[in-house]
Amino acid sequence: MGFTMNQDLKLELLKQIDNPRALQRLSIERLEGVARDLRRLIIDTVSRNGGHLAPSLGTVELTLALYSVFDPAYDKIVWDVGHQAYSHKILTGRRDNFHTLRTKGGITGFPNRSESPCDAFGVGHASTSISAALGMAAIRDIKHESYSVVAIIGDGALTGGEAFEGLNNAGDMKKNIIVILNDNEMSIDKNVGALSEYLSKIKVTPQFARAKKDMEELIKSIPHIGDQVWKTAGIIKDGVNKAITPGGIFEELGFDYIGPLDGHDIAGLQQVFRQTLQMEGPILIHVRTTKGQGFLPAEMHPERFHGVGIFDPVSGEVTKHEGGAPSYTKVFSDTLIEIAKENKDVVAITAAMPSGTGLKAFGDVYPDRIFDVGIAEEHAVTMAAGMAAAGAKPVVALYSTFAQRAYDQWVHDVCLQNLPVVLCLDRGGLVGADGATHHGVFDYSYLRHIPNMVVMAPKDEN
Ligand SMILES: Cc1ncc(C[n+]2csc(CCOP(=O)(O)OP(=O)(O)O)c2C)c(N)n1
Repeated sequence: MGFTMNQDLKLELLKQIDNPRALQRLSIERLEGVARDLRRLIIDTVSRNGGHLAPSLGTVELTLALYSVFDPAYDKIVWDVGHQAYSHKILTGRRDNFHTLRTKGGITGFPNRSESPCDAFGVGHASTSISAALGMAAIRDIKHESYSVVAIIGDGALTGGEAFEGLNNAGDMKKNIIVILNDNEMSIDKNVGALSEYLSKIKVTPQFARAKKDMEELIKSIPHIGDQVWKTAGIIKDGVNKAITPGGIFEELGFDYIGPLDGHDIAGLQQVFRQTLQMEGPILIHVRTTKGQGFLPAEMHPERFHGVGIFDPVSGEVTKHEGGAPSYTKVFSDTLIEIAKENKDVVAITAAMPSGTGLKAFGDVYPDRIFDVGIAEEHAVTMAAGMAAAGAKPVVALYSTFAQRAYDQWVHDVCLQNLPVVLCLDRGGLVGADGATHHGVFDYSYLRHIPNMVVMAPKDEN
C-alpha cells in the first residue's frame, strides 16, 4: 500500500523542480502545468495512503504563487494545522518520497521541523501559526536578520482563540509579518461563527479597496491644506475607512488588509505577494479558495475528503470497511441520542468536529441541543461549565489530543466548582497515520490527578 511511486504518473514539469527557487523563473503557464502535476501526485498518493486531500488540493496555486516570490528555505513559512501543506512538502525536497506519505518511517502528514529545514514550525493542532510567526519576526528583528515571515491560516483555524490572541498582539507589535487567510468557508464541516459570516459578506473586488488609497491621495492633493485635512480629519477618515474598506475588522486590529483575492489565480497572487515586499508592518491577505479544487468528488463533498482513507482516484469512491466491532464514535453517538431521549437536560458540545466525534447524528435528532463552537476547546469546556451551572448536563466531545488545550478549564472552571460536565474523549491512544501531534496518549496523566474528576475507560462497546 503506497510504498512505490506510481510509474504511470508522468509529472514532467514537476520532475524539473528540484528546488523551490526554480519556481521563481517559471512563466504562469509553466506554473499552471506544475499545479496540474501537483494535483495528480497528491490525488494518486492520498488515494492509496489516505490523508488530507481536500485541504491540500485547495492550496496548490497558493503554494506555487507563494514560493515563486518567497523562498521557503530562507523565509519562514508557517502553515496552520499543516494538513493543507502537501504541495509545500512536494516542492521542498520530498517529491520523490511523497508516495510514503503517512506510512511508518515515511513522510509525515504535517510540517515537521525534523523532516525538513523548510518546515519552519511543527504543527497538527490548529490556530498556532500567527503566534509562532510573530515570535519568529520578533527574534528576526532582534538579530537584525531580513527574512520574511508568512503565516497561512484557514478560516476554520481562525475561529480558535489563540489565533485572535496572535492577531491582537501582532497588530500592536507592528512587526513585518504577513498573514494569509485561506478562506474556503469550510472547517472540517461548514465553518461556524460570527467572523466566518463576516468574511463571507466581503464581496468587494480589490479595485474597490483601492478607493481608500485614491481618497487619501485626493484629499492630500488639495493645495496647501490637504495634508493637514488628512491628518486632522481623523473621524472622517475613520468613517471613510469603515465605509469603503473591506476587511475593516483586520485594519482595526492594526493590519493592512488586502483582498479578497482569487486563491487559484497564480498571476494575481504573485502580483500581491511581490507588492508586500515593499510594505511595512502586519499585512493580512484574504484569499478565497475552493476546498478540493480540481477533483470533482472532493469539491462536491469537501467534508468527506477533508481527511480520507483509501479511495478510487478516478471515481472518488471511498473504500468501505464492512463488519468488525462498531467504532467508539458510533457507540458514543448512538448512546448519547438514547440518553438524551430520557434526560432533557443533556446537551452536547463539539469544537468544530460534529462528524469526527459522532455528534452530527445527535444534532440531526436534537438540533436545539447541539453547540458547535468552532475550533475552540477552551471555550467549549468553560461554556459547558456555564451550562452546568445553569442546570444542564453538558457532554463535551473532543479528541483526546485536542482536549489538552483545555487543561486549565477542567481544573478551574469545571472541577474546582464540582460541576457536572461529561467529557467524552475520542481517539484515545495511538492514532496511527496522523502521527505524533494527534496521538491521544496523555489523557490519563493530565486528567486523573484533578480533584473531583472521575476518569473511566470503556472496555468494549457494551
Ligand atoms: C486544536 C485543534 N482542534 C481540532 C483540530 C481538527 N481539525 C483539523 S483541520 C480542522 C479544520 C480546519 O479548517 P481550516 O483552517 O479552515 O482549514 P481547511 O481544512 O478548510 O483548509 C480541524 C477542526 C485540530 N487540528 N486542532
